[in-house]
Amino acid sequence: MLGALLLSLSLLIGASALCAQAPLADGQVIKIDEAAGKITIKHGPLKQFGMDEGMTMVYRAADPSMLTAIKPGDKIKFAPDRVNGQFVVTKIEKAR
Ligand SMILES: [Cu+2]
Repeated sequence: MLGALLLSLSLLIGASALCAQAPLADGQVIKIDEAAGKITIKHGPLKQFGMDEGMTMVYRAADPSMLTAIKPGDKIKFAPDRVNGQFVVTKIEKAR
């Protein structure tokens, strides 16, 4: 009985983690390394990735050309993802 409950609970959490990829997270660009295709973003909690508090961390850009339109200090909306244990940003929009 408890096992079934835990199983359905984990399925629920799994499903919500998938859905949670769609909305963009708020962040601020701290640093850009175009050569390495990496961006440092300061962002709030991203519970779907176990980040319960805001932090500043490095993401790999899914496409390095995403990094050309932004600069340090810009407020952005971004789509975080985890690919093979590495944090990747798949979309970046300038916030207005
Ligand atoms: Cu983070």
